Parts: sequence; C-alpha cells; structure tokens
Amino acid sequence: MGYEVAEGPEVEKDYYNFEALNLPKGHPARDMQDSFYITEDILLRTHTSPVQARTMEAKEGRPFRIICPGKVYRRDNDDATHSHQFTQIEGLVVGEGIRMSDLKGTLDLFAKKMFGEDREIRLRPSYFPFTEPSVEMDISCFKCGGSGCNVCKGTGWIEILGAGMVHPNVLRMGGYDPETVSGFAFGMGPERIAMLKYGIDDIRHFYTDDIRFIAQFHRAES
Ligand code: FA5
Repeated sequence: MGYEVAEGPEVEKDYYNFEALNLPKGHPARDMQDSFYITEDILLRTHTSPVQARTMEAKEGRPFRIICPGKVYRRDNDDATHSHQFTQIEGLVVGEGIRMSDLKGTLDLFAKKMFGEDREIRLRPSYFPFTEPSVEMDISCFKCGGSGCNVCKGTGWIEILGAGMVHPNVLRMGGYDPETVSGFAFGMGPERIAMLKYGIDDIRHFYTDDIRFIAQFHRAES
C-alpha cells in the first residue's frame, strides 16, 4: 500500500513526544501516559507517535505514508495486561485529500488480513489530543464471530487500536498547511493483539525469555 518504515529514538525529546502532538506542558491528557523522565526535556518515549512529528519535519511539506514499529515505555505497574516497556506500531498518511473514509478503508483491510476475511470493524468516538476526530476501532470477535464469548467478554467486539484524522495543530507544527493538506494516523499495541489472537493470558510472558513460551511461535504461520 505504499508505506515506508520509519523509526525514531526511544530516548526522546519532550517536544516530539508531547508538544508537537498538541500536548503542551501542563496539558491534562499527559496524565494518560505516565512517563519516565531523564531530564525535564528528555524522556523515554511513551508511544511511537513522536515519529509522526519527526517525519513531518523531515519531509518538508511533501506527502508520505509511514509505518513505525518500536519500543515504548510507561510508568505503568506491571500486571497481566500492562508492561512498563512494550511495543507499538503506528501508521501515518499525509497528503492532499486524505479523508476519514481512507482511514476506515485502510483499517478494514488491515483487520481482514490480520484476523480473517469475515471480520467486521466498528469505529467508536474517542479522544487523543493529536487527532480530531479520534476513534477507537473494534473488530468483530474472531473466536465467537460476534455472539459473545470469553475473548470478547460477551460483547461480540474486541478493541484493537486508536486512530483519527491528524489534528490541524499537529500538521501546522509539522510544517504542513491544514487548509490544503490532511492526514490520518493509527496506533496499536501488538502484544495485546497477539494475546487475543493466540490466547496468551499474561503480557509478561513476552519478556521473561522462557524458551517453552518462545518455542511455540514461528516466523511464518503454516
Ligand atoms: C496511544 O499511545 C496513541 N499514541 C495511539 C494513536 C496513534 C492514536 C495515532 C491515534 C493516532 P494508547 O495510550 O491507547 O494510545 O496506547 C495504544 C495501545 O498501546 C493500547 O491500545 C494498548 O494496546 C497498548 N498499551 C498501552 N499501555 C500499555 C501497557 N502498559 N502495556 C502494554 N500495552 C499497552
């Protein structure tokens, strides 16, 4: 689909992690992502979204599509679904005439490739400071098909990722004119997705190097 892979540093400036994403100092939504600060202006990145801001700066007004995998860090207490270090995969498309329907079509294709051709998606209103409107995407449950089971907690739907249209302030700070250029972005946590897909009950299994756990997975599924 024409995406290039973009990466950024794990030790990141507050500016790229927060400010350039429409989260100025003191913004209450910073509390959504408890952070490990190294100095007042440098931290371990809390998400892969700073790569959005860095790429916009580097592309100097040109259109682009990127996918950004990488490690992120949060001051979360480790439990079955939270790790203080985990991974995210981010996508960003910027150009003229990019619309919400492009986002929806892209996410629908992703859901079908990843979880099966008969998956449906639904978008629910949500909030991220760097996208407007913001949504969360659910997929119809791949275990029960939507009738309700233990994987989808009886709802028929499973939450997979956050997404939205790039906020005009973020475009502006990245050197793009929001009057002529638009974009969409999405971000997800692959450990949580793998846990759902493979029935893994504790995220800490990914990080404890138990060979019996690792040996169950192969690079290509046959
Ligand atoms: C974000 O981090 C946004 N940057 C995502 C985004 C990108 C939205 C682009 C819009 C546009 P959130 O805080 O919800 O959003 O984290 C994204 C995913 O990371 C979650 O859905 C979850 O799967 C995963 N995640 C969050 N905290 C943890 C944690 N402590 N351990 C494991 N996975 C986590």
